[in-house]
Amino acid sequence: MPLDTPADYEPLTERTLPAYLAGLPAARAELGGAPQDWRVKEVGDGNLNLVFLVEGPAGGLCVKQSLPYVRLVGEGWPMPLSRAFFEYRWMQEHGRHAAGRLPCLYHYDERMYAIVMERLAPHVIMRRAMIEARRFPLFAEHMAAYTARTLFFTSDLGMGASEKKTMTALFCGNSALSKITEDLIFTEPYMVAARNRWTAPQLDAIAAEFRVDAALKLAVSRLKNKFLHSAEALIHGDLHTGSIMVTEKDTRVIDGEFAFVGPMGFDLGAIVGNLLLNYFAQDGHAGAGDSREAYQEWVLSAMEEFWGRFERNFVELWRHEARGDAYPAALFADPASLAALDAERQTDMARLFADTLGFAGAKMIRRILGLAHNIDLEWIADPDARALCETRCLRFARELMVGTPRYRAIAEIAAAARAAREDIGGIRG
Ligand code: SR1
Ligand code: MG
Repeated sequence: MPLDTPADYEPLTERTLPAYLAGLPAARAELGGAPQDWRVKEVGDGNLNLVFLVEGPAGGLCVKQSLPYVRLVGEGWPMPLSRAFFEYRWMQEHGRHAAGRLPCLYHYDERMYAIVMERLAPHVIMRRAMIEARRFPLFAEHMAAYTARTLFFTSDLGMGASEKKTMTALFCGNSALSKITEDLIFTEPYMVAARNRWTAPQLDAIAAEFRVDAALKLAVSRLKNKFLHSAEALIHGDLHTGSIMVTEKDTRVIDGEFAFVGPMGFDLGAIVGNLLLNYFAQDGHAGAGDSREAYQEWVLSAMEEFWGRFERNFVELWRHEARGDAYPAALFADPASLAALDAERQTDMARLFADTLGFAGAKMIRRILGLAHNIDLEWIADPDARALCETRCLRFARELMVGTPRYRAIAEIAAAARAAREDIGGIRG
């Protein structure tokens, strides 16, 4: 069945893109020269969109355009073009609060559902670099600042109620993207679903076990309920290591098409969960003379540094920049009330830590039993070695979701991850 798209819309191609960009003054200025001098390459390796990199005599550009369907699956799974609009609005909103952490936005085309933005170079996708065991000393600091500032300033702590409600209403329009998350993360991995896949037959038993694990299904359903109703802050909505580009000195967040006003722990859990996935996957990439143990320790230290800095940054913002309507300052002017408010901040951070662990676990399980997998694990060629890493991830993720109250500090998560690596035996004997 032909997909219903607006008359003005057409998917760009490597051939048509130069003429399209020639009509955009901002693009011409960035690229320099003339359209015949511009080199175009379609590089989209994500699950949804077209992504082009364009090089001209003066500089480069990135163009991201929505397709009317899910690229990973094809035209059989239609998807609204409007996700480009929500990504553009996310770039504006998060860019305002976390200057320098997103690519520069040059142009949004509402007719073509295309975003023209900075081409990040020499940045690489964090996930790919982590598979090569590359370290990024500023990653944790930058991501802690990005998450603390964007989550704080778009919450009722940092933003007035009227503005927050307007923002919430706008991003409710992105419900088709949220529905992907609701299905692929919180539902399908725990049932028989046509879109599920896993390393078979090695993981058949644990997949079946999870489908009848009442405690786990309750845990994931509580998280889904939180995802559905908790309008805490404007979140990125898909903040895995494939949505982060890095150099040794810089860190940028890309791909905000899943943005909506949801639970803060979903973004924080995406970072923690994807670092843990990589931690467990490293054993499958290690080889003779290529021990990954030191790198695994770096991954855990990055996770600990990220959470520690996030918590400190967020509490500092709450103490000094709380201009939202929650916790009115007029109620907390006397010393006893001020002390009570500070205790409340600590309680709320403990609640957010628990949310983060739960969402981290759910993010890990969906990448192993659901539709969309991670190259951290997928690129382990030996299926037995991959299945062992995946089993460790699954067991650990379950513990994060079901045993959440057992953990009070991020160092305890690092210690538990080390223990979990030992538990199920060594890959190389
Ligand atoms: C059908 S889209 C599958 C996944 O890709 C995106 O990166 C999101 O994580 C989504 O769940
Ligand atoms: Mg993406």
